[in-house]
Amino acid sequence: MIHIHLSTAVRGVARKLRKCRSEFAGFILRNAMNDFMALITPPAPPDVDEVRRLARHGCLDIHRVSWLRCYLSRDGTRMLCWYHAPDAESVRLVLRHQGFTDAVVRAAVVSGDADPGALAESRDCRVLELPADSGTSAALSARLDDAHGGRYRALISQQGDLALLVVDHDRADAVADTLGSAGIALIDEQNAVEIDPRPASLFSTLPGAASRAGRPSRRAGQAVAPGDAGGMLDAVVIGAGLSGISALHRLLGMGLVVRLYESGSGAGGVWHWNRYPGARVDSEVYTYVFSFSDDLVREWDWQELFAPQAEIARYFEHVIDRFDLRRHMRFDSPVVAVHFDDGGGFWTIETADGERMSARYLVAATGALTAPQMPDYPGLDTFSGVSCHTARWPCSGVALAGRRVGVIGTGATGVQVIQTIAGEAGELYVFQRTPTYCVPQRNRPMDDADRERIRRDWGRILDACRDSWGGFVHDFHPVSGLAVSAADRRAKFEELWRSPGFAFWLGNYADLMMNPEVNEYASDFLREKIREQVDDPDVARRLIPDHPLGTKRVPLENGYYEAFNRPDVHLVDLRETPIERIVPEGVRTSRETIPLDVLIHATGFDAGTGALARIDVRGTGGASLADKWRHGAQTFLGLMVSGFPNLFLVNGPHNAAALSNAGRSIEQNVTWIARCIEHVRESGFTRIDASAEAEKEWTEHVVDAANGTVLAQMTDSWFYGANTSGKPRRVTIYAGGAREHRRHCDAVANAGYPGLDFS
Ligand code: NA7
Repeated sequence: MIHIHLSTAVRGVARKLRKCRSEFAGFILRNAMNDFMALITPPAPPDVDEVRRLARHGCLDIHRVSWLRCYLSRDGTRMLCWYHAPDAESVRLVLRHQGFTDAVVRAAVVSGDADPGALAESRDCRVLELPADSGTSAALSARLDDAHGGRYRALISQQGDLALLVVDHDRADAVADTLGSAGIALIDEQNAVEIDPRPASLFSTLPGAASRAGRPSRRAGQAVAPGDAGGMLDAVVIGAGLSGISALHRLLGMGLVVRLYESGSGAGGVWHWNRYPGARVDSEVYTYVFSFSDDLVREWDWQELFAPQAEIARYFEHVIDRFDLRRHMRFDSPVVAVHFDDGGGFWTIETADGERMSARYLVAATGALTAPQMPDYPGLDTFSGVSCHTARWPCSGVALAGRRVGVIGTGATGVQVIQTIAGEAGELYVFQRTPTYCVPQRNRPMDDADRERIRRDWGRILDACRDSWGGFVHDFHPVSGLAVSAADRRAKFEELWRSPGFAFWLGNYADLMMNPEVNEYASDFLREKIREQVDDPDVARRLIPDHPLGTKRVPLENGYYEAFNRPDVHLVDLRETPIERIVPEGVRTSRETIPLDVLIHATGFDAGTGALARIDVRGTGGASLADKWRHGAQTFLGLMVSGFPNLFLVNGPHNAAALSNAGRSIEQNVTWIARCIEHVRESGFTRIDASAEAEKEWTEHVVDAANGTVLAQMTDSWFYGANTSGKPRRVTIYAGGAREHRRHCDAVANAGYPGLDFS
């Protein structure tokens, strides 16, 4: 009799494959899974928590490996692991990422019960060691199947000169007897612990999570009607950027009575404020903007692939008029305080000019990069020339032609300013603290054919962005950078470097952000490109970063490196000659005083938490949000904060937007918020708050997600709050990516909002 041992997963896939071979054969085939077993000798005995920590490593997802079980010997010296994976190489790559370079990976056969269902508690099992000539895994499995049917599970694999067999503890003696009666003598047997390493889905253990899905409303049949908030607004939105306008449009569409307050004199958020020379978007613009109206896509003719600030600001003005939003907006109205009224269950909003308003819901669309961060050099105010932060660039502009100009900061903003004003300024001094990897933006004009293609493919473009890791038209190449030859890798890097936008970063090998070795190959390629572009080797040396690529958002350049070949552009390396103080005539470094007419601060933002920290936000019991976040942001999904009911954040800290296409993430945030508000209202409740447990779980997950990537190797960036003095060094962004963030958000909504308390 011939036994064919297929795991249930493979059987399922085979069935599906037959059914839909014509349409999706490629997709299904890529997902076919086989069983593998790895024998690992861990450097130190891991415990259950350590095994679960390893299982959260993002490399499993990238290589499409499911780690089903870990069988840990009682003395902790040996681990046998069972995987579903496309091939043994994928398992080896995962083990290499996890630090198990000596692991031996072999195909495995599952005999008996092949269903690796969830195992809540670890349990005892036994590892039987047989001589390698005991028969093939398939033959052993057939023998056991005949004797025991499906009432047991044995995982069998030929590992070197041994055949290893893992059996449930209860069945181990019976299995050993079966083997013995077939003349197969055990060499050894060991007691082990069987662990299911797969982390439970987030929030699944929170009280009431399961029951909430179909929970009857407290006031069934008494859904709260729009505008029925007792003389107050249904919602207030703070901020008129992408986030605020998306939220305003969406909530108005639900029939709510909404008002938006904006501190600036016009719409656009960062596109209103960042008028500095060379400001342009780093996402392909047509994928970055609003998607709520097909008419808008048809009507607006983008002129460039990566549009400049002025064009985007015009677009915003068009949108608010086109959709009649202006009458719901108050410009030049900075919100200074928002207090939650415990008794009434609403927010009171106060603006700088004394206007007070109440609203049931408050949407803080205040932006992640909107609170400008000035450097804290002594003498900053003594400078006698013109000085400004890039995010507060005057509408009237700043005269630069022929003048001596200094730029402090070489992040995405500094790069754009420097490459744009080089040649216009008489002498340009670039004060660089940390060099950064820039990749060519490859911007180009868009023509009618481009626009026609976008309009035709609009649905598919949105789908592609939604399905990608970061919400871009780019997505990671689904191959490990270690699985290819050096020549192939180089060719791929070259192709990506020649492509527009973030192709080199977010279209790179799948493990670029996970595997330091792959990252180093890519980083080294860019270092070489810098050397090629900069004439003076000493200047090139100082422009070359040594941190991993992608640990800061990658600036897209248009002539940045070439600018340093000009005789009138001077690089001042602050690691060699730090700034000592700002003096009336310019900047004094440890070497010299550099006289300047204009000093531009491209020094970034108090990111993530900064904008809200500048408003007096008080939740239940008058608790202050600034106090709560003093030791680091705590959020639920980056969308809510426990103790601050009915407050929603768009693109807040712990959100995916910092690493993603902000436009796509923002619309996902807004959709979730709108759906949540709708759910509360339809249920007849008036208050919703994240529980402390849910908030803790998400906040820990955010830290874990970053630790599974190369981000944790370079924490000197706004991703970790490092650029703002006094801020705790905690990760402020969600490193799991936009797709993963959406998955968690959707899971919460679909499960009836576990982790949220309704009243
Ligand atoms: P970033 O990325 O935070 O860059 C700020 C730059 O300013 C960066 O090079 C900093 O150096 C530098 N900086 C900050 N403070 C100082 C002081 N005190 N002295 C010298 N240099 C300083 O902000 P951007 O505005 O460029 O970009 C923000 C995001 O906007 C970007 O990620 C894109 O998404 C768009 P450091 O690296 O801290 O040594």
